[in-house]
Amino acid sequence: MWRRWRHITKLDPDRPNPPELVKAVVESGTDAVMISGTQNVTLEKAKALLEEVKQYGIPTVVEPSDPTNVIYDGDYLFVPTVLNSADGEWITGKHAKWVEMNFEKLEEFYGIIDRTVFEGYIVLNPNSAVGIVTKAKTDLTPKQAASYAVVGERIYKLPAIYIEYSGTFGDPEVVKAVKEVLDKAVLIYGGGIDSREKAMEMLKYADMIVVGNVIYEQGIERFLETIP
Ligand code: 1GP
Repeated sequence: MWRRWRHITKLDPDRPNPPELVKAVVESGTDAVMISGTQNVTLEKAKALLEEVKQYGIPTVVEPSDPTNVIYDGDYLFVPTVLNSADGEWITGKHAKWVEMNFEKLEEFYGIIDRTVFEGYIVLNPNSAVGIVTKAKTDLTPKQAASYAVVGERIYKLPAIYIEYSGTFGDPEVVKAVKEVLDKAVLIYGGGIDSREKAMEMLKYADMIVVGNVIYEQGIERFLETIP
């Protein structure tokens, strides 16, 4: 059950993922592997990586960034909506396109929606690719970030809130403030975790952490430190 995970590893199909790297990740003690699509990702690369990871039997999550690159073969489909985007495209626009693409078989599609985990992203690193493309309003106080989290959980009934600092280590005060307002929604934190200290700092407040870049930029040994 995804709600109990503490550590997710995000693999990027656009980076080199040699078999040794994949093996080290699945044997690391991480709870799940997320295959996350950026705009550059070719569907084929993502599918190949997913198939390779699945052979090991670890839970897999597919997190598409666009309705044209959804892969339905993972154990879980996590679909973001960017709560603090200034561009409706990232809040409901892409979702409406996803529905439209499936309009001829809506009943079947509703089944997919029911099995999908919708994540309320709060994007906070203005220099990250996701911050730029989503036109996220990143200059938020802890109280303002927590207010977006309330919108996500209490108004839109999202099962997960994802604080996204992709590429940089975030402000623990923001994560703490968001945790304080959440009731049932799972709090996911991602961004800049490259040591045991940083992992444990965010796990004080977040229910689970997502670790990405460190694998590619600092190697497997540093990545292993982040496993709780
Ligand atoms: C990115 O939140 C994840 O979507 C992880 O961030 O790559 O900085 O670890 P890093």
